[in-house]
Parts: sequence; C-alpha cells; structure tokens
Amino acid sequence: TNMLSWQRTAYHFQPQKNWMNDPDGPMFYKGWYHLFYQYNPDAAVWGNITWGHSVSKDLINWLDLPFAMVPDHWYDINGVWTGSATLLPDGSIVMIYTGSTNESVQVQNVAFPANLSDPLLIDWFKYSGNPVLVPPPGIGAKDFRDPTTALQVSDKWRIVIGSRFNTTGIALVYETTDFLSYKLLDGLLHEVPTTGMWECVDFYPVSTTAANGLDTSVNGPGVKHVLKASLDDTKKDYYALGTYDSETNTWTPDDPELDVGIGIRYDYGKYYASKTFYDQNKKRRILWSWIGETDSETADIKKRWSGVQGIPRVVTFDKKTKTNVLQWPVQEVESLRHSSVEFDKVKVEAGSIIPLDVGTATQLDIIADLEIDSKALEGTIEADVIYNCSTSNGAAGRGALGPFGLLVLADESRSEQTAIYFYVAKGIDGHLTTFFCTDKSRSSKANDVGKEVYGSIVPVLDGERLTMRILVDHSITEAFAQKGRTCITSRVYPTQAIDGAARLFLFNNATQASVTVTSLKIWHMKSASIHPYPL
Ligand code: DQQ
Repeated sequence: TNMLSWQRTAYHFQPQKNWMNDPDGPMFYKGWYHLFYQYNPDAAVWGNITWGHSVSKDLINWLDLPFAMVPDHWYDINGVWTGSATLLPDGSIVMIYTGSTNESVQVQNVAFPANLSDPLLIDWFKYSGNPVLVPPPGIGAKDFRDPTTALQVSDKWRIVIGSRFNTTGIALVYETTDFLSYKLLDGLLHEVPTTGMWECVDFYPVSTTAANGLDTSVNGPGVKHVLKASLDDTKKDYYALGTYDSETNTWTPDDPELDVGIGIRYDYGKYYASKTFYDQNKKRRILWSWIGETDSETADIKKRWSGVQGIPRVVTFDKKTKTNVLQWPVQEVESLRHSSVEFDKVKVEAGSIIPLDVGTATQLDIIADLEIDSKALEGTIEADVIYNCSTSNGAAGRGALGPFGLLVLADESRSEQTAIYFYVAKGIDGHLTTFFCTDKSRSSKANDVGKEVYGSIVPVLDGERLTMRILVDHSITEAFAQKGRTCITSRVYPTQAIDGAARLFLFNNATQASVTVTSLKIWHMKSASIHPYPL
C-alpha cells in the first residue's frame, strides 16, 4: 500500500501495479472469458509493451495469468502492440497483433495458443514466418497498426487495419485463407478527411431487429455495421452506423454528417482504444475499453499504477432512435450489488440540494428516473439554445430547465463533488434538446488533475422519462443516460471525499423548474476479486 491507495478501484479490472492501456484479443473460450491487455511490467508509464493476461468466469472477478506475449523477437522487440483474436470454425484460435520492430516499423504478426485443450490458454507461440504484413507502399512505417478480428466472406477471411494518408484517417482491408499470407484488397473500407491516424479500428455487425448480438461475420438484411476508430490526434473513440457491402468491400455511413471521427462517440469522457468481441456463450457483443488516468504522470509514478478497464458493456442497436447504439454494463456486474437503499418520489426544488443518506458512497450502482415539472417546461418560452456541456459553466451554470442530477464522490461540506446531470434547452419553436454532462471542475482539491466538464446531447423521444445509471468506484464514475444512448466515463481524484467520507447528493440548479426523482435506487457494491491464478 501507499499514500494514494484509496484511488485504486474495487470492481474495475486493473493489474496489481504498473501501466496498462488497450484491451487486446478478448474472447470466450471453453468456459472462460479472456482479457489480454497492453502492459508495462516495469513502470507506471507506457513502455516495454507486453501482453498481460487474465481470465474470468463472469467478466467481473479475475484471475491473473502469466504474460501471454513479451517483446522478444526483432519484429516486436519495441512492443507487442494491440491485436485481436479470431475463433475459427474448426475450434482453433488465431491472434493477430502489431509488433513494433527493432527499427520501430509497425508490422502485423500472428500467434497461436500452444495448447488448445488448455481452457486458460496460458502458453502462446509466435508464428515462425512473422511478420505476416509490413506497411504497404504509400503507408508510413508508423501508421499501420491494430488488426481487427477477422470476418468471413464466403471461403476467405478479412481483417481491417487502421492507417492514414496525410490527415485522412483510413481503414485498409486484407484477405487471407490461412492467416499466414495476406492480400491487400483494392480501395479502402472507408476514409474520412481530417480525422488523422485511426488506431484500434473495430468493425462489427449489429442486428436492427433482434436483441442478441451478432457474430463478427454476419451480414445481410436486418444488419448494420458499426465502424469505430480511435483517433490518435484527440484520443477519442468515434463510431458510426452504416452498411457493409462485401462485394465492393466498402462501408457507407447511414448519415454522412455522423461519419466516423466527426459524429458520435461511445463515451464523452475518458474512454479510448476500445474493442468488442462476440460472446458466443451469452449471444451478445461486448465492448471493452481502456480508461486512462487524468492525473499527472508524477502522480502515477507515485501511486505506482496507471489505467483501468471500463466495466464491459453490451452493445446493441437502438431500435427507437435508429441513430446510435446502446451501451449497458454487463448484467454480471449486478452480482456485486449487496445492500440497497431506495427512495421514492423525491422532489428537488429549483436551486436546492438534498443529501442522500446511504452511508459510505465510494462503491455504488445508482439508477435514477427524473421528471421535470411540466408547468415550468411548458411555461418556458426559450432557454439555452446554445448550451454546451463543456463551455456553459458546468453544474454551476444556471438555466431555466437545468442542470439537475447527482453529486457523487462528494464530501459532507461539498468541498469536493463530481456532478452528473441533465440539462434541458428549449428552442423558440418549442423543441427540447437534452444534454447529459459530468462536471469535474470541483472533483478534487488537488491541482494536478484534469477538471474538464464532459458531455453531449442525449436523444430523448416523446413520452420518455429521463433516466440515468451511474457506477461509482473510488476514482472512476461511469454514467449512462437513457439506457446507454450517451455515456460519460470520468476519472476523479478526490482528496476529502474518500472512503468513509464520501457522500451522495441530489441537486437541482435550475432557476425555474423543480424536478421530481420518481424513482431512485442505490446499491452498495462489493469489491471484485482479482488475484493471481494458483498455478
Ligand atoms: N496502443 C497500442 C497501439 C495502439 C495504441 C500501443 C492505442 O497498438 O495504436 O500500446 O492506444
């Protein structure tokens, strides 16, 4: 332990110590969920990138295994970088990953489990013919990385790799039959000017009709394809919905104005290098993501660790809006709920704050439904049409119809608080626009930590009530509005609102509208167990 130990999370995945970034090669195999991750065995900063490996029966409690791969060949000596797993119909597994070579050239390599009858997949061997791909003509030696899970089109397999031409982000597609030799397909899967280098591209189908997830190779009627890129320039994960034509090998966005990198994000807080996999065990598509730190590097070195993984989220197509996916914490996280406190119908007057007596508030799962007073809503002619979470003065900026929501990781006197809230704007035409935000500006008395106000618009359809869910875990909050249409993950570093001193409040900083919290349920969360596998 050390002086900053209270910042460690209790039910998010994180290694015992040192640096972690991207999730790699997630999969379900013979009863176990496997998570590999970018890891520095030697320090709490990025470097010496190795593949950490942990397994779980439920995506929540983990057993740490020996490293799956270390940088030990000329083709990955500068790092075993990000990659993806493909489960083949014959039961075998192929892992394709990026190596940074002895000359820092980005190449793609292949590795296989040494023993497919070992459900833990402890030993891996690298293919003797590595690398299987080097940057093609016209592509920079340092702009060629992060292969996707392969998808099958008739008798061939395709992988997608992110890159760029100058400032245009691009996705290249390679075809293979044996995973050892590959052919670059003509043209591009997609490109978007000004978006820069595309890292960790993800490409997968979602069903527009069924609730279940789809295996990666599925296409046809009732299927849309999500294309996701992690923008190296801004460190943000953007996705878009569209259609994949496997004949021409092109993906077309449903709405060109919401194209990859210029439209929607998975998460408007700290959320990067995410990757999905199809869980054939429970027929769902699961999204993992690296949640980095927003404190200083000096603080990371002092606390001796950096980075956690988000709670895995189930991703589905939003059949109501048809313009976004829904993201929701895997149901297994609910196994950590132990005691709960329920409040019914709490009225929060305009300009007021209500403490919620829940005891210790560092590990919580909160679900709140909220309703704005309809008279105030109707009586307001126009309000805040140019609202913006990040620039409209956060939770302190008062309007007729917002902000209102919860203060988490707050101390008794609210010298520290993280506000998670809705804000409603109303146009002169009567049109309502709802925002979902997280304000970190007062989250910590420390001055070397990020204090952004995050957020974006959240679609709210006619007749829907406002609803949010918040997971609180010491130094992280994950917030989901309208069942996961808009999500915000934040790292927060309170100095006072820690352990037994952490409190929870409802607040309504609107000037006109009272808000009724029609239903509010708060669960205390147990800690997950994460420890070495007894080998
Ligand atoms: N992290 C890996 C790269 C990837 C980046 C290196 C994204 O493969 O592009 O650790 O965070």
